[in-house]
Amino acid sequence: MLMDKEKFIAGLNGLDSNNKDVICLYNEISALAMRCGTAEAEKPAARNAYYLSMEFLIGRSFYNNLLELGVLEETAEILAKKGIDISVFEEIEDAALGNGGLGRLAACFLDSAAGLGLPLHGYGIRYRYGLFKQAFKNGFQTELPDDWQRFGDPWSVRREDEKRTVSFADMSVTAVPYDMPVFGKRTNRLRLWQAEGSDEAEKISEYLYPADDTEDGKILRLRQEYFFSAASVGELLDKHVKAHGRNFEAFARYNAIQLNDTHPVLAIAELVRLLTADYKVDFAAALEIAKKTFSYTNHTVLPEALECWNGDIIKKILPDIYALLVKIHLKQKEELLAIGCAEKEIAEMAVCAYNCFSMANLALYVCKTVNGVARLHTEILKDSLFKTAYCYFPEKFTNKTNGITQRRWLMLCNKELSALIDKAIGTGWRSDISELGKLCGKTAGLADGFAEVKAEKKRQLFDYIKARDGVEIPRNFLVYAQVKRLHEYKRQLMTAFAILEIYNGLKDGSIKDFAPSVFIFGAKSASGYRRAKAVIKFINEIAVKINADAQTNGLLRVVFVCNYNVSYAEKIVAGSDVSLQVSTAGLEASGTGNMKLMMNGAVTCGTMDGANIEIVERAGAENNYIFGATVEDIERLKKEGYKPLEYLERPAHARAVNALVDGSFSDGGTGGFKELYDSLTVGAGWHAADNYFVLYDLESYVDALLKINADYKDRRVFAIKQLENVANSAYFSSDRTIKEYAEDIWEI
Ligand code: 26Q
Repeated sequence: MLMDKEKFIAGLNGLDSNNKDVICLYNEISALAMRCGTAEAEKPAARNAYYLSMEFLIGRSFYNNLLELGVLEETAEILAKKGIDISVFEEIEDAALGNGGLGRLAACFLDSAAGLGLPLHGYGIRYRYGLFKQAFKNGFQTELPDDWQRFGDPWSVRREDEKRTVSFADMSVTAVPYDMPVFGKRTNRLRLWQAEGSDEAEKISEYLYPADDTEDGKILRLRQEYFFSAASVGELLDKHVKAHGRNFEAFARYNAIQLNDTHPVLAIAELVRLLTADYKVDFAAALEIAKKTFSYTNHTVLPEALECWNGDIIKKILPDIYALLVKIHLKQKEELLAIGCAEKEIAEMAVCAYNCFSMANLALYVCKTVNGVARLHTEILKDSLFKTAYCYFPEKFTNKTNGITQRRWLMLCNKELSALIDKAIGTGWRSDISELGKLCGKTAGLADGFAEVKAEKKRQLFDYIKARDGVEIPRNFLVYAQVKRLHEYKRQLMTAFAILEIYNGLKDGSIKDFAPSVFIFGAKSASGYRRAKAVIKFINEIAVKINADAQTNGLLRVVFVCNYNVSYAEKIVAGSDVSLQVSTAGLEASGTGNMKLMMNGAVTCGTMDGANIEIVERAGAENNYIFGATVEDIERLKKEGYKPLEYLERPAHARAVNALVDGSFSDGGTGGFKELYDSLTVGAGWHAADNYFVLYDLESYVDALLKINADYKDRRVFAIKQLENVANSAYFSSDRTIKEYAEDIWEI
C-alpha cells in the first residue's frame, strides 16, 4: 500500500468539522487522502500499457478510494466520533463520464490493474458534462445536464505543465491533462484531457456523445475522437524520445496501447503521422511500429455502432490524417493482394470503401490483436462480423471475457455479504479473489446467513427507492431486476409484456400461489432514441396501474428507478434476487451487470447470450434459469422467414401486446406506443417486424419467471442456488480479465 496511513489518520483526527457542511468536509477529506495517497512516487515501469477510451464510467470515488487506500473503516469510525455518518457523502458525486458497459469496464480495468500492481494507465476526455441526469415528467424521460464537478473535483490534479496542442485544419486546441490517481498495490493514472483555447475548442470536451445526426454533430464527434487520441499518442511519443532518443523501433517495446472499441482508432493514423512527419521515419517502418503497438477490443456487433467516417469530413477537418489513411489503405490493398485475397475479400476488409473509412477495418488491419469480450461474442466476430479477416489473420483473434472489480461490486456495495464470506472462508479472498471458490461445498450451511444478508440488503434498497422514487415495496418481496442501458436488443419491452401477462394472470386467477414480487428497472435511453423512450413511458404507465391496483399490489409491483447510475447500481445489485439478462441471442457482446448481480447472489434469468453462457456454465444450469432462442435458433428463424404475428395468436400474448394500442395506457398522444406496436408487427425503419424476436421468446420468458417464482417459495433451496452463484463468480473478477490482457496482449 502506497498510503501514508498515519499521516492520513492524524490529519483526519485533527480535522475540525465544526460548522462545516458536507461538501466542505468531502473536499477536505478527499484532499487529505490525495496528499497521503500519492505521497510515495509512482513506481516507474519499463513497459506500460495504456487504455484509450472515450468513456470512463467511474462513479463515486470517495468510498472507493478510501477502501483502496485501506482507510475506509477507520475513516468511518473517526467521523462517527465527530458525529458524522460517513454515508452523508453519498449524494455528492458520481462521475458519469461514460454511458454504459464499455465505460464501466474501463473503470473496472483500471481498478484491477492497480490492485494487481500492473502498470496500466487510462487516457480519455474530461467532459464538462457527464451522461445526462434523467428525470421523469409524467413518465417520460427528460434529460438534464450533469454538472458533475459542481461540488469540486478533489480527485483530479490539473497538470498545466503538461498541456499540449492538438491541431485541426481550422483550429488549434489546447489539451490540458487532469490526472486522477488509481489506487491499489501501485498507483496508476487516469489522464483525462480537457479542450481549451476558444469557445469552439471548449466544445470538444463539453458533452459526452453530442447528437451526431447532423454534419456538425458528426464533425464534433470526429474532433473528440481525434482530440484525445492525438493528445495521448503525442505525449507517449514525446516521452519515448526523451527517454530513448530516436530509437523508434523500441517504441513498441515500452508501450502497449489498447483501443477500447473503434472510438480511439485514429490514434493509429496519428502515430504514423507523427513518426513520418516530425521524425522523418519512413512510412512503411512507421506502420510496422504501429502494428506492434496497438490492440483492439470490439464491444458490439450491432451494425449501427460500427464507425465509418466519410472521407470528405476527414479531409476537411484532418487533411494530413486523411492523406495517411489513404496511404494506409493502399498499403493494405497491396499486402492483401500479395497474400492472394480475392477482390471481394479485399473490399470486405478495406480501410476505405466508397469514400468511407471503416475504423473497425483499420483496427483489424493494423492491430496486433483483436478481441471480443465473451466467448460467444469472439466466436461471432470470427464466424460473421470479421469472418474474412479471421480467415487470413486467425492469429490476431483472441477472447477476453469481461470481468468486474469485486472491490466496488462486492466489498464496497455489500459489506454484509463480504462479512459472511469472511466468516465462512477467512479473508484471503479479499486479496486473491480465486479463493471465493472455497465457498463451494459450504453453500448449504450458509443458506440461512445468506438469506439474512439478502433481506437486509433488500431493506436498504427498498428504503432508498422509497426515498428517491417514492415507491413503496413491502419487505418480503422477491426482486427481479433489469438494469442496463435502454435498447431494443436488450428487450426491456419483453419484460414489460411478461409483467402484463403475470398481472393479467393474477387478476383472472389463472396464476396462483404467486410469491409477491417486484420488478425493478433502471435505464437511460439515448436522448434521440424514440422507441427506447417509448419503452420507458410504457413501463412507467404499467407501474402506475399495477402499483395502484389493490387487488394485486400485495403480490406484484413495478418500479422504474429514475437516474440509474453507478451509485444506484451498487444498491440494486446487492439487493436483487433475480438478474434479468434477456437480450436477443447473439447481440449482447458480454454484459457485465450480469456478473455484478451474480457476485451478489442473484440467479440469472436469461438467454444464451454474451457472458450469460459462461456464467451458467460455471454456476450450474440448475442454479439459473435459461430460456429462449439460441443463436442457432435465431439464424434458422431468419432463414425460414420469421413470422412474429403467429406468436400473437396466443391470447395472453395478444392481450399484453395489444395494451400498446387498445387504450389501456396512454402515451400522451406522442404515437410512441403505436410505433412500438408497429415495430413488432410490421417493422420499423430498415428493420424487419420484431427484429429482436420479442414475440418468439415471450412465452418461454414468462415460464422462466414463473418457475423462479415457484422455486423461491423454498427460501433455503433458493438461497443455496444464489450462493452457488456467489461461490462461482471469481472467474468474473476483472482481476482475472486483466491478468489475461497483461499476459497475452500487453506483456506487462
Ligand atoms: C458509435 C458510433 C457513433 C456514436 C457512438 C457510438 C457508440 C458509443 C458507445 C457505440 C457503442 C458504445 C458503447 C458500447 C457498449 O457499451 N458496449 C457494451 O460493452 C460492454 C463491455 O464490453 C459489454 O459488456 C456489453 O455487452 C456491450 O453492449
